[in-house]
Amino acid sequence: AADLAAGIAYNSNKPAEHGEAARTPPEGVHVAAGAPAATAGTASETQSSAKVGSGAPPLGVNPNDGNLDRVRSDAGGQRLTTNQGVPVGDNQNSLKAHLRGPTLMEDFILREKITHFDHERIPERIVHARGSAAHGYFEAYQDLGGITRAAPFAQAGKRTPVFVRFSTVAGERGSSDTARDVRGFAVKFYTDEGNWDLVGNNMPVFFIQDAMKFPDLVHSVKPEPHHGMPQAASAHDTFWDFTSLMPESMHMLMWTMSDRAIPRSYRMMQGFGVHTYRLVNADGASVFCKFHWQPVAGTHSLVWEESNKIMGADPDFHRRDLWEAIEAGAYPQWELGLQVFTEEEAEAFPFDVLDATKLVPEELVPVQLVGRMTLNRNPDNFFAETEQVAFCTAHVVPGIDFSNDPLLQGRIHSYVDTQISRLGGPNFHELPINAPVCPVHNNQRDGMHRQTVNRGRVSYEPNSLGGGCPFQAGAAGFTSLREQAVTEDKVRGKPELFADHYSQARLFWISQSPAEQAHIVGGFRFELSKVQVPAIRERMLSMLANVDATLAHGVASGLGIPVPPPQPLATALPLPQYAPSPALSLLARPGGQGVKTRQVAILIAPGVDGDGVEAIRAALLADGAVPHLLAGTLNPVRTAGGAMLAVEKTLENAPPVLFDAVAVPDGADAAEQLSRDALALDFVRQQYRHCKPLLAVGAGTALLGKAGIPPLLPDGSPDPSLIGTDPSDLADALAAFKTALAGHRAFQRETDPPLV
Ligand code: HDD
Repeated sequence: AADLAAGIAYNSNKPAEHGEAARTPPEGVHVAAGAPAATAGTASETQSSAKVGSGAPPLGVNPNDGNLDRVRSDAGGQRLTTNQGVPVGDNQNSLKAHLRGPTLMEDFILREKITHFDHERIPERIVHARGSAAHGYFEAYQDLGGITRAAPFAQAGKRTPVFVRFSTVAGERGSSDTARDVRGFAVKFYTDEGNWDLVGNNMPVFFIQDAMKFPDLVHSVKPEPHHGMPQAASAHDTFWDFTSLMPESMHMLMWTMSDRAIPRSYRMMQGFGVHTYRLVNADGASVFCKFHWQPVAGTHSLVWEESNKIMGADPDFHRRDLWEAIEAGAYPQWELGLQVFTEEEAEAFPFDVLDATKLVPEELVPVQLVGRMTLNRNPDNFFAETEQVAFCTAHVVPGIDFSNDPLLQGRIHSYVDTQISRLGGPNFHELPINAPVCPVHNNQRDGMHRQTVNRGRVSYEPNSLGGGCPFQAGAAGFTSLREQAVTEDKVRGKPELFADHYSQARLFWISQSPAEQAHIVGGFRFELSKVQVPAIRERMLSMLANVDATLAHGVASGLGIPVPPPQPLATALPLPQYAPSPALSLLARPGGQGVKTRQVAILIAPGVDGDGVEAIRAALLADGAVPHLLAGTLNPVRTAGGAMLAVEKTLENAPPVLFDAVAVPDGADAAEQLSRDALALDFVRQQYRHCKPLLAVGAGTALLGKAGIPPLLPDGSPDPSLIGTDPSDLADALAAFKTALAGHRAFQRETDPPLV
């Protein structure tokens, strides 16, 4: 204390902690935060902003818009305070009885900071814990008033703000993006008439038919309860034990063992509402409807070995991809498609539309495109938005209604219920990301964390003291569809058609390309080879035997056991024979974006042909691909011409699985050095094995030779994605390379086991 009083320095090796600097810390050097996307005065980013544009015809009419602007906080230029707004002088040292003495109970600043910290996590979601989200808007192509009065479809060109969260299902919040799994695809529409949550997946069917089985399904796929393993994986005994005893899961298992379960990007997968919903128009007339999201970038997937390796190389692979695309202005887009059919049409289908393990083939009911969704803004804060967003299937708006699908019926309860413990009470709708952008008035009051300051003495209805307000909206409000009463016994049971567990699993199988079929066999083989109990493997094979003999034999031969007799069918009904549905293959949707956002590695080393590097880079950038210069270290690389190239990533920190393609420029010295680097050899080998395009120029082709890459496809024909060229033909070669890159993968290369 005496030293302090005398102004003598202590901790003199830390300038911020002695003398004047400690008593009056320098004001923070700050970078002013950018203005929020919307400036005050224009309602908010959801109405109009530099990114969204102002839209004509007008955007949705949302009088209270601006819910996020209200709570945005930027610390740029601000002094540090406690949560009570008290300025904090010293954020380094707790208050002590003397320099080497005990910390004082009185230190309310320390205690407030630590107490807040101790409570700053909330429970993760029971399922779909790991996710990434973005803001955007939905724009209607046409007025759908004839079939639905739902606000987003009221007018051609109408825009409705959305927040969309993509997720994996099984893994914990900190798990990896590229696990084999279903992906969640949840869209919150902030409509003029309240929030509508379309909480779907990237697959159109589900494992089970009744919400009663959901806890069992989830318990089986989550890490096994005794030892907490495995993380984010279905390849373990409990999952296959359960599903092999639940033949209704067969169709969904075909989807999860297919490439749909390892998407290349959230931007490149379809979304589905899964259930049959109802659309209701202003006259109260209703049709059934299935919702589809179709990615403008097309549907593309990883290969299994690659996704496994990405889990180590970049567990945030999909999160980063979504974030970077939006930051780069390559806004992800999906078209919304509807399959609309009447109750009478549904009666004639060979499956029950209330059964979530069945899809409606597009050949039976075509998908009608009714609008487009654009994601154009990353969240400001992961916790406040992505973590706290609460999607609930119960959140519907006038014009949308439920069907009696027993899986959906259970979900209507589950989501609201789970938010109450996850978000700490019944006021989660007030969290800014969940708050509707239209007015909210009712007599619900109080509860934990209530923010609204409701005014007046009336919190009941009917009332006269409040002039009868808020008043019932009557026919203008949400009215449940009047369904005709059916007189039957109250039962626990299922309609007979639900018991057809295999016809659509077979439909999926016969609709896949040979490469996709091979991947499905590989998926089952991998997962079942991880199962320890032989009886479970056999039981699963007995289900596969009901789907297709080639599939069952393919899987069985990899497990070293014979195909057992097929499991007895659960129904004696005659089963439908479906013709293949080409729309079920990933190849049906290549997308129209060419090479846009594709990540390309250009391998360089000293002596590389600098002009060639520039030509490759320029050609890729011109079409929106993202080239990256990779070398052994971050040391700038001197080209053959003496120029210096800055290195962006290294062979060590950016392994090949993170890139869609690789180019090896000309340059004898560079090729020689790369050929001596096992990481570079491995790089091109993996690119080859994962069926990606490779471009090698001049001396660069030596690297491919040294890596043992076969010049021709296994059937002896030329490999259109393996492009070796003389430097003089670089322009033509680049064109071929971009065509191959737009085509994504050359699966013709695949052999089982792989050659390279
Ligand atoms: Fe679910 C989360 C999708 C069946 C109960 N589900 C959740 C999310 C998605 C889905 C995308 C994450 C939302 C987000 O990003 O926050 N769930 C589906 C689909 C299903 C499905 C497409 C079948 C068609 N779910 C389902 C059933 C139940 C639940 C049958 C319970 C009876 N789901 C939940 C949940 C979660 C959830 C426990 C966990 C966190 C949350 O809700 O908010 O309530």
